[in-house]
Amino acid sequence: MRIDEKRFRATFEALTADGRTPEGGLNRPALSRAHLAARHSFAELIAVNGFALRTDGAGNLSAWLHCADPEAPSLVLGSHLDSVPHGGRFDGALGVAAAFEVLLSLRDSGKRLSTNIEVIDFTDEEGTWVSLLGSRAVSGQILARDLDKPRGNPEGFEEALARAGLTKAGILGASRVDEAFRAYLELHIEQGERLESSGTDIGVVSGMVGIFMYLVTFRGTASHAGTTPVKRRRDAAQGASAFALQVRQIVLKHFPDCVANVGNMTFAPGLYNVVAHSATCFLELRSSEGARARQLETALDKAAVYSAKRFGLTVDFKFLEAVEPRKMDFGIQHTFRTAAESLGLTTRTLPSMAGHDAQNMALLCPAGLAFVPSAGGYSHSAREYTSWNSCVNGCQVLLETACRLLVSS
Ligand code: HGY
Ligand code: MN
Ligand code: MN
Repeated sequence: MRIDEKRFRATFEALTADGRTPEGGLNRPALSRAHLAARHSFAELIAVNGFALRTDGAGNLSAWLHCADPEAPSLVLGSHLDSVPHGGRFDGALGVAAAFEVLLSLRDSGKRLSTNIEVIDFTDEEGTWVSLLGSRAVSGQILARDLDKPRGNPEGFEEALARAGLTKAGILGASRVDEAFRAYLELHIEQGERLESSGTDIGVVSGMVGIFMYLVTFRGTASHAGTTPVKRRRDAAQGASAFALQVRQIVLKHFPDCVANVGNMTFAPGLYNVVAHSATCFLELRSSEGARARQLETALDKAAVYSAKRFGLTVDFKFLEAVEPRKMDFGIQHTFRTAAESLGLTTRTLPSMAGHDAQNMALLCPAGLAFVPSAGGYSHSAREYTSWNSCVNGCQVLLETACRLLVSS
């Protein structure tokens, strides 16, 4: 069975039109107007093509092709239409467009299905509010407290929920843990350069890292930036900056298998002529092993206390949220691999340093993720690019893998 390349391209263009930036990327953080416009475009595509449309309490948007047996399990394919602020066109949107092309191709084939097929766009994969929100809700992992302090901006979250017509209760009620699923498949760009540098067509993902997020706040004393002798200052900016440099040193020296990032640092009151009384850092660390992540967390907590002491400050090292590491199903990995090889494509198996919805769907059913190469490894920026030939390869592998799973169900 072959995809319809022209139709696949048209779907990809339709799903990446809303929120385009002048640099050619996408700026549509979850539940923003541009993101909701993209969802509306997807809903139109679903309706125009005659599929059943469903949204759940978390705002996840699905197209359905039902088989004759309403009790049958579902084969779910999908990804996400939200982006990071000023992100790229391919992260997430490629996966939703490819999944939709698989749905169309299966329907066109007239194959008698004994499994429902669902194509899903998950809410807030990027964690504008709560990391992997939609797939965590579906897999029953969202607790009320996760919705209390969404990325430290509860007011913004309330506004976004209202804009999208969602409620916290709806999100908490979106669990589908009692439903029957055949499997979950996702196509995604690699967002790194391993496939490109090794000249490999398809990446078969063995598992995803865990992602652990913290708010680290240094507190000192506001004072006059002119009259306070430098030696006498309790300058929170110094403590936070020294900490950020230590994070890099500790990972490079003692945790080369992990990564960590201080992605934001805000000083208060944030004025030229006032020594900062507080400095807040957004800290994130990633590891494929939960135990290693905890060891790194302890090391960075100690480093924060050390930097605080050095500048006469106090420090609060606050855990925010975590997405646990997850292995992908071996059977699905094998099916992705054999499907790609049957199409004459080269494959390699590799771990993902990025989080993905598949790591939550893996709690509900056998889940797998396939990568296509990212040019130069760039992602989360307008430089993100994957050749159309690679996109077509990925979509064809997704269809071939789905067909093999349907035959074996
Ligand atoms: O941050 C990530 O790993 C993914 O792009 N959401
Ligand atoms: Mn993504
Ligand atoms: Mn992303």
